[in-house]
Amino acid sequence: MNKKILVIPGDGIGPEVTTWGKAVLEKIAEVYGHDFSFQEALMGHVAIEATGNPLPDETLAKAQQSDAILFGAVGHAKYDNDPAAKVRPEQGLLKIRKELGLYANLRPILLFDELLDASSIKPSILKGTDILFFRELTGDVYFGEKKRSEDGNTASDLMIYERYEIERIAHKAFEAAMTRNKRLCSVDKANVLESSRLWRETVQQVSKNYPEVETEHMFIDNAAMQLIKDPKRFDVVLTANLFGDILTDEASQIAGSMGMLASASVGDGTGFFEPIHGSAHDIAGKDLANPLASILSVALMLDISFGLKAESQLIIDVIKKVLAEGFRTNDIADGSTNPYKVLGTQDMGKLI
Ligand code: GGG
Repeated sequence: MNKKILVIPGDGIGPEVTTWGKAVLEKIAEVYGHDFSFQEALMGHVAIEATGNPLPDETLAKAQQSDAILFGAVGHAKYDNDPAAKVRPEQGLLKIRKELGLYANLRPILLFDELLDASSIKPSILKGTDILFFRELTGDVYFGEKKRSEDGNTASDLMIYERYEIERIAHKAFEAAMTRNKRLCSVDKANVLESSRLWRETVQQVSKNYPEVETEHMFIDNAAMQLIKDPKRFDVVLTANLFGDILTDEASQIAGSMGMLASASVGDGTGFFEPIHGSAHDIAGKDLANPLASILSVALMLDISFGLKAESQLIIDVIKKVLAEGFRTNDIADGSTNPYKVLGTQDMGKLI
């Protein structure tokens, strides 16, 4: 199989982890006889430094011509501490999602049994958890109008959804539910927010096309609590952009670490694959980052964009084997009393 893959390492730990995602793609190509060619492009803080633009035209053009994109992370503390900054690294990520029509962000909470002790939640509560989140990705407060009053003392972000935006991601989530356990939970705040009432009404309508799927609706505050209390009650979770962003960071603790969660953004065009974690500048360049989320993102790419299921499963099996042998990066090693063999980014990447 011939495929053109664009690698966008981005900021902070992005380049360290995508190095290993790309290396795994090269190894898969070698083992299975595929022809994967790679290009690189800038996005985020590094792109602002080089061009003044968090998403240069050249990056977007390369993205549109690729078969799949492997992305690292964007962000820099400098902007977090400067709320007045007009140009920010995250604008690059939001813009590329919009431009490529990537409206559905799939975030599987893949729990390796070997990591049951890496979570602060009891193993008996966690064991058997397998959740697939569908986070809407091109609407909500992220894209609604942002305003600041002239005196600077009032600010607003418009939480806005169009019916068609909810319909198209709801169909994707229900289709996934049909291939899994036929259970779907839609998360909103319909007791308070008008956009959530439209969300709920639309999901109820779409659900009529999937009568076999047991559909429930839950408020975001309750969902945040149930996720810790009884994660196994969830199978497919469908939610809006902001709620999905927050809930999946919370859910990463079920899997042991933010460094374990991969994501796939899909929609109208080229698929976009990235760890859910951000740029983590505090550990950048220290060989501490966990490359497994990037490597698992590659497994998603092979499965979802290229239909290479065996290759994708091989990556998951290899990660399972390495974890079973006791190898860990710092974020999934349990403090100083553990019996694990703790590896840096490079050694974990090479081992996989
Ligand atoms: N790899 C994910 C990443 O870079 N996240 C940083 C970020 O700004 N995320 C915003 C979002 O996911 O909406």
